[in-house]
Amino acid sequence: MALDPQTLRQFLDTIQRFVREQLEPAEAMVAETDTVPPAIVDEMRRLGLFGMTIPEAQGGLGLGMSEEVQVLFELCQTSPAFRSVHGTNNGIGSQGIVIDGTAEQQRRYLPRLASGEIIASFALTEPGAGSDAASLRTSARRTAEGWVLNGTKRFITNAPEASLFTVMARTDPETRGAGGISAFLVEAPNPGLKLGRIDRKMGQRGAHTADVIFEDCRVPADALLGGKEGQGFKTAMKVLDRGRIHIAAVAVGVAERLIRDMLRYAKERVQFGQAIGEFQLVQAMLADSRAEAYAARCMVLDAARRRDAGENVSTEAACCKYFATEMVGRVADRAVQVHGGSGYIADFGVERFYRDVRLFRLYEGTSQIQQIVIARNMLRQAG
Ligand code: COS
Repeated sequence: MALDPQTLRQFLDTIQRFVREQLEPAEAMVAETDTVPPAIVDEMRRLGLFGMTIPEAQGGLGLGMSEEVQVLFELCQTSPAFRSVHGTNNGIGSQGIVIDGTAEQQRRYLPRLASGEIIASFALTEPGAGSDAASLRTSARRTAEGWVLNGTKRFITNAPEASLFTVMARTDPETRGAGGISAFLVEAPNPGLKLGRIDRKMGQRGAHTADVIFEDCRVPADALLGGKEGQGFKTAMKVLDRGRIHIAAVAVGVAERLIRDMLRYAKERVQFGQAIGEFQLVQAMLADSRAEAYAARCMVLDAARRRDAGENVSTEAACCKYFATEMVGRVADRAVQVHGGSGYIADFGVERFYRDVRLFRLYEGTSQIQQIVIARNMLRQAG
């Protein structure tokens, strides 16, 4: 744990103010323009948000998982697109280097990721390899000078902004499945790296994804993450274990926001001569949302504490991601319902959250993949 409780409290208060005063007022504009204003990105840099999870020795805040999730509970009470700006630098884009990178790779990249000078992306998914990540076909061939990568990665978050990609590629074509996969740190621009057009998504405008296409993309020998072949899939899984707790915490933050909006509307809106919050059927929606968000928050805090204590949290991370992201989907649905017809009208913003949160049940492993991870681990542990 990097921060003493008082400093953490101050940091959380600062984040809360940042969200209320700067992010919330910009939500509609970000969705309309599909861009987070540079002034907000600069403020994120100033607050240290790009380097929350990067060790202090490399210029980050060095937050433990327990601290990180508390920050996310606050920081994510707004449009998820804001988190995406620094989300990959704290999560899937940097953690491969933090967990498995060589000392030289950590020295070279982490300080610049922590300051927000560069953006990192994580390139695992392919057109033919989504949930079945181990079937990926992007290849990396060894040459006298280094490696040559070929293949296409899909839905890569922050690809248009990134200048560093952690790319999972098959180095051993003879080994099908996980064992033949290695991870590479690929810098952009590179003449062999091209981007597809920015994807048009259901929601989360302001956060960008695109294809990343490697055509004889040459990288030096020391681009191999950790200097070891055949470890790429395991690195990806370790990164995702952490990422799944992170996304669960994001879901809790957004749920808290929606509950706040729902409650405010239930107190203001008068029908049949009284505020709709006085009606028990509306109260049921408020109560179910509060109970479920509280359950998810407790799960996330517990999984984070266990991870900080060095436990293997593969099962707990999957439980958190599964429960919290499904939970926020239900909360968003109720938020629309409590707002009635206004919930369907863009001006109120609730329908935007409804679309935004749908992604949480898909990326970093669908709900069905989380179920598989949980059940497999249960069966394995039972012998
Ligand atoms: N931590 C460390 N190692 C792990 C691990 C984890 N959490 N999970 C699996 N591994 C290791 C296994 O131990 C195994 O190693 P050995 O071959 O040495 O035994 C290797 O990785 C392969 O594991 P497994 O056989 O379980 O792989 P599968 O191909 O069956 O895939 C799932 C497992 C389905 C869980 C995996 O493909 C997955 O998570 N898919 C979803 C991918 C995803 O989240 N995509 C989202 C896009 S990224 S934003």
